[in-house]
Amino acid sequence: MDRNCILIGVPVQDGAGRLGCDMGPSAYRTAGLAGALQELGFAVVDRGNVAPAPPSGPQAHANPALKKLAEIVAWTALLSDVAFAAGGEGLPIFLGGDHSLAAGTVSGMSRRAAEEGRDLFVLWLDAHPDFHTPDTTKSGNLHGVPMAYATGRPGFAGVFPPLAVAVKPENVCMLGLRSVDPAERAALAEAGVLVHDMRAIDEHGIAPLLGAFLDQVAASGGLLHVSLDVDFLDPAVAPGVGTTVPGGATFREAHLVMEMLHDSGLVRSLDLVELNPFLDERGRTALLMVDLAASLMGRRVLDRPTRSF
Ligand code: Z70
Ligand code: MN
Ligand code: MN
Ligand code: MN
Repeated sequence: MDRNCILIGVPVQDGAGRLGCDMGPSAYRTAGLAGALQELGFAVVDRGNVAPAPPSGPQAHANPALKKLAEIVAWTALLSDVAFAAGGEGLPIFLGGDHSLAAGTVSGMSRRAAEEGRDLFVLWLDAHPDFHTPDTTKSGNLHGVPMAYATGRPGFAGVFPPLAVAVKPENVCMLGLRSVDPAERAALAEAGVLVHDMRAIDEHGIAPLLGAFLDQVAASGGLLHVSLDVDFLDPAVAPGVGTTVPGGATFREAHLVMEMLHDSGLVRSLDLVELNPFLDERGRTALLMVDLAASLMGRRVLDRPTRSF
């Protein structure tokens, strides 16, 4: 694992259906992310927040439901470049911001991997697959499209920035799904994305499902990007999110995932997304996300500080 850790705040909220995700980067800083990583021996650079220039006007599209298209296109173009560059300098952690940011971070890291002659693999930890296209989304919230974009699904040409290197759908593993729209279900099956819903986690346990994917990444010599949506977690432990979906990953399952990721040594970049501090309870969701990031970066369970909420 790269010992240089680069924090990049991404206060995008235009992809979500409600306001508040723009406060996410501040909440992670307040919850002590940089200090937690420094305690683990990382050299941490906080680059502050990034933001694109405001678009000159709205971008037209045949789907009238689409919200803030020009804004999310601008974020995607910026973040793809930022991720490509930062991915060559250290281990970037993108502090969201809503999940639309992954259109940029995943496409940028895919280009980074290709630059190194390798494949990008993506572990998508989310209640949702975010596999809509601009044509199929009914809500019009563009945090519902990033993985369809990054894997090169049709429907983005002439709308989003051209993709340099599409992620192979078979290199994507989605874990924790429990809210999938019909158009997404059809597209996931057609693309051949590896999907483990909550039923699969209940039946098999999370460790063998993740372990098999990590073995595949290691065998291919690929780079791994992890995209962690707060709603992967059960809302009982992580209430600070706009879309609470019951039946999510437990505190223990989520920590186990992070510990396995650390032990694999495969992770090259990380998104922390969909935290909505306005909806949080005394910072507990931000603190849990920081604990999870620290576990991914190598904090052992016996070193975890005791916290009371
Ligand atoms: C739904 C849609 C979504 C996150 C909600 C939900 C999308 N599939 N993604 N929360 N993170 O509106 O397209
Ligand atoms: Mn998501
Ligand atoms: Mn989603
Ligand atoms: Mn989600």
